[in-house]
Amino acid sequence: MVNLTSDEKTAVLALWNKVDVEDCGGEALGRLLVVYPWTQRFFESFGDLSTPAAVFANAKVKAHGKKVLTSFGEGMNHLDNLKGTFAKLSELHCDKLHVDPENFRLLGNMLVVVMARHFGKEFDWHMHACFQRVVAGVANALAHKYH
Ligand code: HEG
Repeated sequence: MVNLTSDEKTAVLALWNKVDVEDCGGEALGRLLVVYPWTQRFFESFGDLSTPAAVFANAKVKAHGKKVLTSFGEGMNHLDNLKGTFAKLSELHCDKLHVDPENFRLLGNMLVVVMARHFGKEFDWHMHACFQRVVAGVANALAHKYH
């Protein structure tokens, strides 16, 4: 559940529909790997992540960022049932991938930064507040099945 009015949901979805998931996904995941370098431990098979330039040029980072944001976008269409939407992925990240759920929050923060950079003034304080709630809701849902 995300606490947004129906007008806010409409506005958030309208902005989301302008997001290029490959572009923004690669940038958000890339920023996560650069700003919080310990997150690189989950992506040892991705090859060279040794410098910011290497991270942002890495095709596997781009491809995985696109996958993550595409999945995030599904959540955007189910803002009233995020826990159900992300239940299977929560189990996968817990049981198989062993990703500490704090990382979902860190990635959410990076996504907010990327949205601000891409949309500039269109991403105003109200949109920012709404979007913060969305990324927090997704992070909660992804952490929900952890045990
Ligand atoms: Mg995760 C795989 C979604 C954050 C690490 N992630 C996946 C997959 C999806 C996904 C859809 C593919 C699942 C499959 O193969 O069936 N991830 C997803 C979302 C979010 C997220 C929606 C947050 C919004 N993931 C996330 C974070 C980390 C992480 C923060 C680690 C810092 N994900 C991770 C790893 C894999 C996936 C290591 C497996 C990658 C692979 O081996 O291909």
